[in-house]
Amino acid sequence: MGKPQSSIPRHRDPGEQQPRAYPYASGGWGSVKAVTHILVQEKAVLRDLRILPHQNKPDGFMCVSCSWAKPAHPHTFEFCENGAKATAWDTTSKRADRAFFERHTVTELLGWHDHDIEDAGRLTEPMRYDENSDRYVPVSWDAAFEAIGAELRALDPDSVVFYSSGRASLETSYMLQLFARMYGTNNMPDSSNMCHESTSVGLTQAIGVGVGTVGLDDFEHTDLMFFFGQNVGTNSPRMLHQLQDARRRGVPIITFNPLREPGLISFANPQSPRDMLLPGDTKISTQYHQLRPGGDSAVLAGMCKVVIEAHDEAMALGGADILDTAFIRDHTTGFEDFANWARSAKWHDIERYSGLPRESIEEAARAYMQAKAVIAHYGMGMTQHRLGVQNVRLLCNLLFLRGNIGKPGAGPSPVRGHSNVQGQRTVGITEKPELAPLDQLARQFNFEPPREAGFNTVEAFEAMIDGRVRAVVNLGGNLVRAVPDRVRTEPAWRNLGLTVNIATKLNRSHLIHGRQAWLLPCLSRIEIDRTGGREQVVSMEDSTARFHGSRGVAEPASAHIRSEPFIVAGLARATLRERSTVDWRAWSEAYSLVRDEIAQTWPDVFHDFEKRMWTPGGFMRPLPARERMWKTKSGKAEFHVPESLDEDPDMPGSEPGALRLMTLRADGQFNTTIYDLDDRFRGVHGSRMVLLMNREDMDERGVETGDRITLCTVANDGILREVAGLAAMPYDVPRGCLGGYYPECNPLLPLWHYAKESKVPAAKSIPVRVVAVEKPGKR
Ligand SMILES: Nc1nc2c(c(=O)[nH]1)N[C@H]1C(S)=C(S)[C@@H](COP(=O)(O)OP(=O)(O)OC[C@H]3O[C@@H](n4cnc5c(=O)[nH]c(N)nc54)[C@H](O)[C@@H]3O)O[C@H]1N2
Ligand SMILES: Nc1nc2c(c(=O)[nH]1)N[C@H]1C(S)=C(S)[C@@H](COP(=O)(O)OP(=O)(O)OC[C@H]3O[C@@H](n4cnc5c(=O)[nH]c(N)nc54)[C@H](O)[C@@H]3O)O[C@H]1N2
Ligand SMILES: [Mo]
Repeated sequence: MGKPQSSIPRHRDPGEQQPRAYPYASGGWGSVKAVTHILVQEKAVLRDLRILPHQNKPDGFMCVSCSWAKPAHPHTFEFCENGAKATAWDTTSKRADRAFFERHTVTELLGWHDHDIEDAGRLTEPMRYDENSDRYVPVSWDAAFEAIGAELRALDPDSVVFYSSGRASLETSYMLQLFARMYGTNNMPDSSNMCHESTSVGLTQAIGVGVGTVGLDDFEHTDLMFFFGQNVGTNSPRMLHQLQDARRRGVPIITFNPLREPGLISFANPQSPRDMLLPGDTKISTQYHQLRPGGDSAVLAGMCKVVIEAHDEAMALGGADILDTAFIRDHTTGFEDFANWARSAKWHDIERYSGLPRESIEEAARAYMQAKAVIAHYGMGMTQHRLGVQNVRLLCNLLFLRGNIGKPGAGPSPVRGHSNVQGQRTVGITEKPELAPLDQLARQFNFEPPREAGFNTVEAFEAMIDGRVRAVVNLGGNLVRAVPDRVRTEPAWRNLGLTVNIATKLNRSHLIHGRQAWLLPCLSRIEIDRTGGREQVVSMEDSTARFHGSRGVAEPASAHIRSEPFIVAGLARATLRERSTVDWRAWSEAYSLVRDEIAQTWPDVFHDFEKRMWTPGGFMRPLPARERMWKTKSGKAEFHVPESLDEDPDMPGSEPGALRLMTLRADGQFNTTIYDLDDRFRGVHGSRMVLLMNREDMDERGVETGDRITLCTVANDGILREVAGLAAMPYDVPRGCLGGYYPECNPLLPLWHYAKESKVPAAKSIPVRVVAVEKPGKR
């Protein structure tokens, strides 16, 4: 089974896995080597060497990898190893064309490794699933649109889900939300439902905007940075430029992460000859605290306690303020309740739930009290927990105590994932009707939008499992791999009546298909878009709320693929027919018309869109919290009193022998896209079926390096969730805590194990038990 010509070794025996510490700093020569490797693997060398200099340039294309800010004065090569990999992956010369689908049945392809499925190359023409031959077969665009439109018209709109994965442009996203609402549903989950939704909920409650307030300019003014649960070297490497500059100014960086991440320890800039030649790498983290997974609320509460009590003491002794009392008085509400809670919090509980000694928390708090302007960066280590929203609220509490928001060099900095995930939300992709300007859309397009809440990602799968959802239309993504609880979600997906996938490459979610299934291949943003006979451009929003234009530079992978706006317009036209007041064809032939409509819907954000989208460094969306204006319920920044510091009150995770599993990303992947089987920073090579374990936890269970572990979820809900064949590897993680890879470990995550309020799956704290240990050497 499988594809013999695979360019990387497949299914290499995980028993061969030997831990080897990564000897280099993040970036550096290893990074150059990894880029060269992927260019060769994708047979894309010459083309890509011409393409890469346009990446993240004011007049070039915006990288399809992470969403980190694009500077106004970019480096000559404003991309990182992973951005280069993402570009090579899209501009590959490999093709999953009609000959490919003639050679392979869907059942056969299902036996392939995820890497090999996507590595088949770019999709080249529209396809429909043919039951008789068990193959995807070519179909014309018009026939595809007509057939899908007819199916959708026959369905109840509330039984259809429109998922967006976070990469599509503002123009496409705006068109998709309008199409879905005109069709009659708010069922618009997106990838942020599994990602930073805890941020969108928590920051909105605390400061009145659902996004971070920090921009690149703030890095020049900060004098302390925190990193909570974000792995910058792997997941937003371009940010290392700013971190390195800040470190050179002597700015301390304090990291809280259960795992000692080599990418958070030191950095060598592969684009700086000086750094490459000098051995002394820049140190990234000046303090590194290995809390236990889910311990962030306790750490943040502990730091707040130290600061508040230090202020109390200073007041008693007639000393100077430690709290920013003017900020607290003029700008916040709820301080007294929180301060009293913090004063009464017990160190015993804080230590127990954080897994850190009091001294470590005090050390971090002391640095915080000495700093005038503080940025708090954070990622999935904070948001993907039962108390993910509370984590975000307590981070804000800590910042409020010393007025660290709405001034240069300070503020919360959620580091977003997908390159336009923040922007999709800005232009109306949301299942929450209160977040979309429904009245404005109703006036602008003369229709009655649905007012009921739609499904987020978890709810969409709950509804799929019990049969309420019959069809999905996916704008990118690979949901079958990305969501929890594979034993329940895969069969539900397979039971669907209709699956429509707008995608660049084949993945497993296309192979586990509905009764009717369609593959609609689209252009990548890197490619020149000549829809309507002229060159079209698109736009996106980065992680710091700046909007940028993006212009493709590479020739399209095939003459028969279409742009995302063209495909969404085609589906909308064929589905809505005369019900729609929109000239979808005209929109898909001139995206500036779509931008005009976006500007009309949100004039304060998008006025003069056409002109401003080429501003170097992007143009900024108004962020009232940055100006110390609070669009919250109370009109103030809101302190929050935590309900509990125990991350998993409802999971029997504390039962004897239970361990907490964090599911992580390797540097050889972008989410479910597996570029290669290596995680060089963590010293893992040739396999992703690896379990990072604390040495003492291994000894206690008689586990040796390379033993194959079977894990089972501790959930007491009668469902067996198991993953077998994980090669044990000793790693610097706290006792009781495990690291495994996403998506391989997703079968262990129950669908109902999610953050309260945001429903982000709690992927960083899955209670599991070791149920079998196999010794490969001793068979
Ligand atoms: N190369 C690459 N880049 C990417 C992606 C990719 O897959 N590959 N994915 C993109 C997407 S969609 C996203 S959302 C971002 C994700 O980027 P990140 O937010 O960095 O997400 P993860 O890699 O899942 O995990 C982050 C870190 O959280 C730590 N951690 C785990 N549990 C806890 C905890 O309880 N507390 C704390 N403090 N830390 C914890 C882990 O050890 C890990 O270092 O990256 C984006 N960029
Ligand atoms: N256990 C666990 N589960 C997780 C996470 C975790 O940390 N642990 N992280 C969660 C997070 S943060 C996220 S964001 C989700 C990600 O979940 P998804 O958004 O569903 O997954 P991706 O892997 O980003 O989607 C990859 C696919 O998108 C398609 N694609 C790529 N580029 C384009 C394009 O330009 N246009 C279109 N139309 N399609 C394109 C390709 O077909 C590719 O196969 O996973 C979540 N799941
Ligand atoms: Mo994400």
